Amino acid sequence: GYRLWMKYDLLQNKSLRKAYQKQLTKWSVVGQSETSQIIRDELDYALSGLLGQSEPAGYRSANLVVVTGRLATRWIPDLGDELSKLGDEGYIIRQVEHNNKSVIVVTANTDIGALYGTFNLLRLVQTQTPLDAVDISSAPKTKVRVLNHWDNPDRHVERGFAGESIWDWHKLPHYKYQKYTDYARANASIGINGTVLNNVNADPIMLTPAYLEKVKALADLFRPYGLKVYLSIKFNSPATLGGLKNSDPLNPQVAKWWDKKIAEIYQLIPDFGGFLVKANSEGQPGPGDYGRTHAQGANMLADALKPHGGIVMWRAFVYANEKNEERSKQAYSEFKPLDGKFRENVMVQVKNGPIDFQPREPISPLFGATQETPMMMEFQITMEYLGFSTHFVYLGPMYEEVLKTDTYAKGKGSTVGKVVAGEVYDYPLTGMAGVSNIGSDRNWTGHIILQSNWYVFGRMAWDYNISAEQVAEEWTRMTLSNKSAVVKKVTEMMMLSHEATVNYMTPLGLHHIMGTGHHYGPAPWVDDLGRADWNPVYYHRATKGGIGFDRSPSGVNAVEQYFSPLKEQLADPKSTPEKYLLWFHHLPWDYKVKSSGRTLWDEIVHRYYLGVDQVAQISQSWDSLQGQIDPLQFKQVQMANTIHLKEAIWWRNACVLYFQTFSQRPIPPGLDKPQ
Ligand code: GCW
Repeated sequence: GYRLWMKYDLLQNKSLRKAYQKQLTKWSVVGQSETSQIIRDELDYALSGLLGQSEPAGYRSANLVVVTGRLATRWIPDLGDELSKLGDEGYIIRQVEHNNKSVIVVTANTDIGALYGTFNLLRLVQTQTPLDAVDISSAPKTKVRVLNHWDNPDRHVERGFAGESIWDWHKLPHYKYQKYTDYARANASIGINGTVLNNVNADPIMLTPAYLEKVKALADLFRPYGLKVYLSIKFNSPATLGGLKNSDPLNPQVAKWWDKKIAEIYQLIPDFGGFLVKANSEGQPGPGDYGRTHAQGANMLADALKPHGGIVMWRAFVYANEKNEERSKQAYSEFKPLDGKFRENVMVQVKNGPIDFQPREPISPLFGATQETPMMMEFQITMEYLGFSTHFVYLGPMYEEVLKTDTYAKGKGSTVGKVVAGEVYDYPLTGMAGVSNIGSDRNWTGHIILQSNWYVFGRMAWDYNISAEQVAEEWTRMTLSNKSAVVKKVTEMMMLSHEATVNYMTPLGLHHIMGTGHHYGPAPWVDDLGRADWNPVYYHRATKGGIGFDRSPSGVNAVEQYFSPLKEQLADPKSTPEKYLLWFHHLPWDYKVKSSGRTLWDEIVHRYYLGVDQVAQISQSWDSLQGQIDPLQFKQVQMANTIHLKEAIWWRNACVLYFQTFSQRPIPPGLDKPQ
């Protein structure tokens, strides 16, 4: 699993291989930069593997040419301003006739664009897509596409399930593992252009000179792959690190401290990306400690970063039990009034849902709510609430569901994807972050299938329109097999897996009923935590009368934060999509569920059982692949599936039996067999 989706084994389809050999074997990369050299190395490595042939050639005799800027007009005379429209990162891949022979040209405005184009070309070969008359232009829809590592300096990864952090701070800056390079390659191959190296629960040590040297070593390594380095900072660093009296953003000494610190960083890393900040959230310090707003805190940092071209990604994941407002409403209440108050180099980074990274949540109402402040998407790639690294869960369908949800911010069609990409409001900055699932496990993510979540995040950050199914298929072809029967089966399993998980964990809009602290396994019964808003019982609200959280106007009225007609739709259980039913409504056990005609109790039980059946189906389907994919990959996933199935049953039984103590109703006939 180490090679991820960049597995360049010999293509088995002989006729296609022959065609590719003719089209690609003789290649030329025009340019002298480090990135050009990286493109050469990648092409050579990939083509020797995939085609068994690779021959660097002069640009006159080459069949494949990678070239940047105006030079491309030698092959594409009518290029016009086509390229300039694609920006710094976009590219064109085109088959042309040149001097009476067919040439495939990969071109871009920059070397990084050419690198992205090269990886796209290789993807076409890996997925066995014919290249005759190939003509692709592509440019990213969001500007900042970053991984967020929740990695601590001691190499513990918060919510990480793939071993310790890949960053070996002890050995940096001198010892640079090959895996750092492979990490950069993997990111570049899917268009990720930034990485926040450390946890949002930040350790101030990262800003000390010794650590900045280490950060610089990584930044130097990543630069030619187009990967910028960012850091999470602790807001009270001026006091804890600098010895100042406080870290009040309006204290001129504090602003000065940040100015100096930031200048020191840019001295070492001239293209440093900027800061990610978790402030006044879950015990982290922030501007609120001094009676200042999030905007005042963010702007102080933004002003210091601005002259160097840096940005601030300020998280909206804020909630406090002391507030007299229900948790799902707090981020909106805090940030909506600040719209327009942030500097141009600030984005507010908000999780996809209003609570946390639950298996399924409705969208955060902040998407579309701010005309002037860019909302940056934060997806979780790691599997905190989703079974860690033993459950087979492809997150593509979940990302797609979120990105395609209509906010109605500016009428119909104002989807979350468009809001984030700055197509609803013309944001000066746009971005998507994914909380990384990478660790030092040999297969990077602790489970082969979970590599696909890193992959799909990158693909959707580049283009929010791409379908989860298309990505599943392409990932499978690149990682597991090109045999159509295998591709079909694995794609089906992947596409089913997220819904299956929602079914056996939190069907019909249930949420936050997981084990306390570790967030593994079911614990809907917990009611004795120090904070009410951490207790599962606070969220499911099961009683003898019914179940669910009334967030409609008759309850806490969270629906008021959405635009019409979404708010009206969600206000009424009859028009609320069933997947969010108990998120927004508290309903009696005998409430009739529209799609099935069952009572609510029967439907809940049915979904829990369905989830387990779906996991069993995935597991059986996987078993049928024996002999058709790499035996080690096969075995790893098979072993994880055994755990997965057991735990799906654990979730189902625990939740059904617990909720039954309230409903006092039998398990519907047909489902009451022990398993
Ligand atoms: O989901 C919760 C996690 C915390 C995490 C926090 C956050 C990094 O349980 O571990 O802290 O969210 O996103 O800040």
